[in-house]
Amino acid sequence: MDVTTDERDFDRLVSADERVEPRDWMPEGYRRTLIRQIAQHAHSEIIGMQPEGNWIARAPSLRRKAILIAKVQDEAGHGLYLYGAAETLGVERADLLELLHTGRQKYSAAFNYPTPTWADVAAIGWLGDGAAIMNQVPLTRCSYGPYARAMTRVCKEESFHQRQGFEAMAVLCAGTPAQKQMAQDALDRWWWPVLMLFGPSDEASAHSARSMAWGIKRFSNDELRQRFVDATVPQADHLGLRIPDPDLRLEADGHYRFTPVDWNEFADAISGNGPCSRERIAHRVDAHEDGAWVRAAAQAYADKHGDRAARGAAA
Ligand code: FAQ
Repeated sequence: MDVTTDERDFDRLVSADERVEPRDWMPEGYRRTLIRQIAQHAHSEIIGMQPEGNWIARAPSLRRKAILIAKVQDEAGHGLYLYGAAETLGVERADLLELLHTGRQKYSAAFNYPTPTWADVAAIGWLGDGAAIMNQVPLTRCSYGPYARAMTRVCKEESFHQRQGFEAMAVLCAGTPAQKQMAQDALDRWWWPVLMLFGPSDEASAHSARSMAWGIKRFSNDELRQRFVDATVPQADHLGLRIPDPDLRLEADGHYRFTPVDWNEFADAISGNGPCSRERIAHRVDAHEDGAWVRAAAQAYADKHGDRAARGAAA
């Protein structure tokens, strides 16, 4: 088959590590892969507001409450940038939300786990945002411009989130034995869900090879998971906490060997059977329905004034 000029231009942009922009020609598979990944990412950000949002009214001090409100709002903002990036590929935010609400598009399995104590909120910041940074910093070099630029801002905010989570964990670990135990229990609950955040093993990852060839992903799921473990074990040591993996050990090559994720549990969590899967979607659908009046008001304003921003908010 002849290679068209469009295909040649696209291949040149990708191999020269330049950015593909919305106006550029792109293969249909590239466009569909980006929509899938960016939408799943956006959904993860807004569903990810729920486990922590649970604790806003119960945060242990005014300072913690102010920090948590800011963090949860940041996650909503990340969703906004990401839905905006997806829209540059020719899809509507309302349609993506419909796919989320009807279980036809995924979001990160980690957010299907509960947050029974304050320490779980600290653990999400330390570990969840720590994993998100490890996964997303390479996405700032993604070949698709709007996604890469959204990631730059998201990563700056995630790094504040990670630091506040680590600090909250450190305070618990320096507290009473009961507080330290709370921190350990939260680490025990979140360690495995967070390792799942990096996706299936390289052997099982359906999309990685294609996405890496297109410069969407820069590292494989297992490479990033390994980097995260290597960076996080010394942090747990510093806190005086034990990683819940009896086989974890430091090898001569400087990397930690660890037990593989339970992929059956992962399959359950991504297919709507995680501990809080139904609750998360039901809550999300209720929030969307409760917000119908805001969308209607924004639409009415846009119709009257022709305001583009209000039209976006009405979507
Ligand atoms: N959960 O072939 P691969 C955050 C699906 S944001 C559920 O490896 P790919 C911020 C995958 O979609 C967290 N599903 O796929 C925060 C695919 O399904 P499909 C989200 C998963 O795309 C922090 C299938 O499995 N981050 O945490 C998961 O090449 C704290 C096969 O997988 C991003 O989305 C999973 N964990 O690699 C918020 C980052 N993993 O479509 C609040 C951007 C995989 O065939 C509090 N995304 N699947 O039906 C990525 O880097 C990639 O999309 C991966 C998956 C690495 C997630």
